[in-house]
Amino acid sequence: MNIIAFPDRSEWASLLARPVQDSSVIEQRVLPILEQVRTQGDEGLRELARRFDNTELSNLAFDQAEIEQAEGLLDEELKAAIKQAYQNIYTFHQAQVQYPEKIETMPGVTCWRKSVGIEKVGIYIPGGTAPLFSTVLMLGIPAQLAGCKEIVLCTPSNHPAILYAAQLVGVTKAFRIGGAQAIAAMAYGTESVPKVYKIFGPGNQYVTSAKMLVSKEGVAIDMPAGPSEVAVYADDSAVPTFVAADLLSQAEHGADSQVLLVSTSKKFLSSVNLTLSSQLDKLPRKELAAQSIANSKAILVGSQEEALDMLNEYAAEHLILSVENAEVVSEKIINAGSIFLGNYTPESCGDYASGTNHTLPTNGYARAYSGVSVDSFVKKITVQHITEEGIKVIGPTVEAMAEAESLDAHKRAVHIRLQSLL
Ligand code: HSO
Ligand code: ZN
Repeated sequence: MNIIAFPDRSEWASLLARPVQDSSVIEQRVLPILEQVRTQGDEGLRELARRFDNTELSNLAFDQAEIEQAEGLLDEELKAAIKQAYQNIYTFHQAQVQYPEKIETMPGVTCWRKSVGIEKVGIYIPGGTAPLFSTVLMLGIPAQLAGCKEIVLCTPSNHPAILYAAQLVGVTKAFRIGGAQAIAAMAYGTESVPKVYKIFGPGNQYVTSAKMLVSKEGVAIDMPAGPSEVAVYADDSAVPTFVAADLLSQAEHGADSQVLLVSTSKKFLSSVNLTLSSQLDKLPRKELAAQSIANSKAILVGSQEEALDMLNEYAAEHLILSVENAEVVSEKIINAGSIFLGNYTPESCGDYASGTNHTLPTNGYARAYSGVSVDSFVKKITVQHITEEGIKVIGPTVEAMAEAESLDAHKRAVHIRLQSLL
């Protein structure tokens, strides 16, 4: 990795900038796909599968038997691992479920907020080179806990672990549809695919573009997604081989994955570089990882304060703090999707099984967005109840404000009630 020593603060913005992608070309290709699915439904989906994937989709849905058989196709070790991950993710997310708390703001004026699961949600799981069944857990478990009634899954992959995880999280309908057309199917609905109100899940540029486009038409999406990224902040207490392994675990996601290493120790950065290439060489996905590492940066900074300022400016999706007193240091982090503390907390554990969600804000969105949680699958509806005593207490406040806003009908809605109570 290219070591950049003591860059001036004025250079940070360009140093930390993510590559900008021109989405307009992709958009022009995606728009007709959306239109075809919107107007032709299932038949449109079949034609697109013939054209792009050379497959005949006589059955758009996975049938129940196929889903049930998936379990038998997995070896016991993997099944046990998926069950363990399920349990940990479930336990962590269960604590996010909120129950309404009634708040009396004035005597007789009671307000509360109830969480209601979004009735119909869609999960997209890409095919590609890695079958991301862990993402089925990360999206399906909070959907299940939120009480979503319809959980639709679209994936071009028929990997049994995806179907097994789908069964565990209670997916109600699963379809063998991939790409932008899957997003269109869930956004507009077809004869077979239910229309959903919110779409979740990762995907390539076409999928991401389709999500952005349908979101302009009123379908909610989880968050704007960019290539996955990790930033590591390490000092001499970190283990260079561990840090190199973490960087590579991110780099193997794809050639466009973003990797950033920040340290106050030149010696440490050099040691990481030494072990990085030998570890890289042994990876089956070394081609992809090498491209990502080639675009990544190791930055030497003068102090911890500078390191933290830089990391907060970058706002990484994943941030590993391999430094002394990592938890204390983490309190100074204000922009990050998910933080990993100390030498024995690799990002991989959060990616799969420790309990936290791995669907996180990329591309600097961590400045303003949070990762997926149970909250992402619920709406919060406020409720209030005012008694006769309450309207007498709060009425004059509302009357005064309505009058000052020149909204007489508002004032009268209160006044008429107060009069009736005289
Ligand atoms: N690091 C990815 C999630 C993932 N990793 C799935 C392995 N499988 C984005 O957070
Ligand atoms: Zn990962």
